[in-house]
Amino acid sequence: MSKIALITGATAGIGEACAHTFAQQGYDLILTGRRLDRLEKVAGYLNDKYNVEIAVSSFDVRNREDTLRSLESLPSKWRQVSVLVNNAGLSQGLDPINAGSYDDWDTMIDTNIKGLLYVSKLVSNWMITNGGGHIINIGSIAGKEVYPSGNVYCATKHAVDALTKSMRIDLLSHGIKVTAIHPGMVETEFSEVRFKGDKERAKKVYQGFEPLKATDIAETIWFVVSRPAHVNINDLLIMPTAQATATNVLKK
Ligand code: NDP
Ligand code: 8X3
Repeated sequence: MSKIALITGATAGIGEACAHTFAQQGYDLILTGRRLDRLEKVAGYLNDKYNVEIAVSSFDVRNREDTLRSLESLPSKWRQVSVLVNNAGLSQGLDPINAGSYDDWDTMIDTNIKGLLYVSKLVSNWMITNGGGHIINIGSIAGKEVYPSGNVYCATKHAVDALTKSMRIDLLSHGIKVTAIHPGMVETEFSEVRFKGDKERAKKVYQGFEPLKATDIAETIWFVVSRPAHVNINDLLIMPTAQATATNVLKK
């Protein structure tokens, strides 16, 4: 099978860390995200450092037409994708259900669920033609539990959990492995995005304990992808040692 990985949300955090890990392992990469300048920077760095081929494709996963057109317009050799990391996602706001913003809800549902579906349908068909592949969906502890004011974000990650299980059944006969990785708290731009640029509030989320790093998740994904052909890790929950549940964090 070819060594090509498609990573969504590669402009920051977990996706960017995955790009580094897969490039280091000699994978050619398709990197996607909305911020083209960042994609080009990451691609330039990895191409120089690891001498791998990189295609960047900038689109908003909420826009179905742009998503499909952008990926379909890549040169046909990129359809030999063997690994898809469905990572693009976000949280917006942290409000009780009676006070939540309709726009925030739409953004989370459209990105975390519908965007993942658009990319997955297209790429799983490429993988079927290629005779197999591996799809990694980034879920969350929020897809296993709910927490106060997590409502819609938690619902989107529960949906990722359900879709992962469904995809595993639907794609079984096509030789496509499907895995969900569910991280606890990882210090990335996630909280800054959730709190709409409020860096101080975001920083506080990770104070008083050692959160996971994006590289911890990327290394775990690589472990999962590098298992022998007859082994699939279906589901993996990975937490900081100081975090027991979504809300139970031991802070100094
Ligand atoms: P970051 O904010 O650092 O990265 C999110 C990535 O998603 C960026 O590359 C961003 O790119 C991309 N993205 C967001 N919205 C869109 C969109 N509409 N279209 C295309 N790309 C988009 O956060 P993380 O790295 O932490 O998040 C990655 C995944 O991990 C998410 O699915 C998140 O829910 C999940 N997760 C995170 C945890 C954490 O504690 N950090 C814990 C559990 C799960 P751009 O803005 O350039 O479009
Ligand atoms: C992100 C995990 O608990 O910080 O998916 O919302 S949490």
